[in-house]
Amino acid sequence: EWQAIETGIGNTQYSGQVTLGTAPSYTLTDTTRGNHKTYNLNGGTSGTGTLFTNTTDTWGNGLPSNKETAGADAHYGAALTWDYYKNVHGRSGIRGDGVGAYSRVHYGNAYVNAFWSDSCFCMTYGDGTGNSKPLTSIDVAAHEMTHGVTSNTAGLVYSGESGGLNEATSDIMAAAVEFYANNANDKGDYLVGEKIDINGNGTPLRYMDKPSKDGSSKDSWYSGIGSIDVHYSSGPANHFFYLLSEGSGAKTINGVSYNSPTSDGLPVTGIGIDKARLIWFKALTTKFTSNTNYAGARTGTVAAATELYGAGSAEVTAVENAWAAISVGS
Ligand code: ASN
Ligand code: ZN
Repeated sequence: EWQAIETGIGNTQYSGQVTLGTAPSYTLTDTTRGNHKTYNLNGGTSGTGTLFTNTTDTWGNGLPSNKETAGADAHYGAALTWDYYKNVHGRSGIRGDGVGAYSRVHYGNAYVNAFWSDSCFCMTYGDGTGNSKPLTSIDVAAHEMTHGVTSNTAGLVYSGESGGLNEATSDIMAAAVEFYANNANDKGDYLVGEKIDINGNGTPLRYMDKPSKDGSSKDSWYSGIGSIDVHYSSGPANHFFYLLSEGSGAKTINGVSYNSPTSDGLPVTGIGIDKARLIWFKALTTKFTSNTNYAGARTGTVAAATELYGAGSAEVTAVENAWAAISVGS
C-alpha cells in the first residue's frame, strides 16, 4: 500500500529547527523509519497517552512550555538514532527487523530521568527539574534506544560488570549518534547529558575522557567494580572508547576540551570514532554475550578489530593499548 511521506518542521529545545516524519497529516509518525511514533503522556505514567496530532505541520516552538517541543526533540532523536544504525551499521531498527519502537514524553511531574523498556518496546522521558529540562536531547534518546539494541543482541545482564558494559554501550553509541548527527546546536562530544542540566549547574552527567570527573564513575577497572552502580562501572569502558577514538592526553573537539589519563602512564594513539564505533558494534553483536565481563570485552573487541582490520593492524594494537590504559590486561 502506498503511503505519503510527510516531513514536518520541528522547533526543538535542544537541536534547533529540524525535519520530522509526520504522516498521516499530521501526526508524529515516521513512515520512513519503521512507523516510529511519539506520544504525549501529559503527566501520566502508564499507557501511551495520546499520539501527537496537529492541524499544521509545524511542531513546538523551542520552549518547554509548549507541549509539542519535547515531542519534536524525542521524535528527532529517535530518527537520528534509526538513521545511525541503518547507515553506519546496516541495522534496520532496534531488533534489525525494520519495525520502529515508540517514544513517550511528559512522563509524570518534574521526573528527572528517561528509560527504555523491553516490555513496551518503547522509550520514555520525564520533563526534568521544574518541568523545564525534558530529558529529550539527542544523546539521551540514543542512549535509551541503544538499551533496546543491547537487549536484542548481546543481552548484557544489567548488573555486575556486564551491567557496566551495558550502560557504557548506551553512552558509546550516544556519542557516536551525536557525532553522526552533526547538529549545529548540539555538536558531537564525549559528554553525556550536557544539554539537560541534570546537575543544575550546567555540568554534564558523565565524561568519557575521564569518567571520575562526575565524582562517582571509575576511570579504570579494578577487582570489585562489579559491585558498584552500573552507571559508574560503565566508566572504564567509556574511557576505553574515548582513548580508542581520540587517544590520551589533551585535545579539543567541537569546542570541548578533553584530557584523558591512562592507568599505566603509557600513551594511547586513537584511531578515530568512525573505526572505534564499528569495532564496538561488531563486538556487541557478534562477540559479547549476556555475562560478558571486562576481560571478555577485551577479548571480544580484539577479535572484532582483527576481523575488521587484520591481525597485527594498528587498529588491533590501539584496542589492546586502550584496554591496558584502563587496567584490563591480556
Ligand atoms: N536513564 C537511566 C538509564 O538509561 C535509567 C535507568 O537507570 N535504567 O540508564
Ligand atoms: Zn542507561
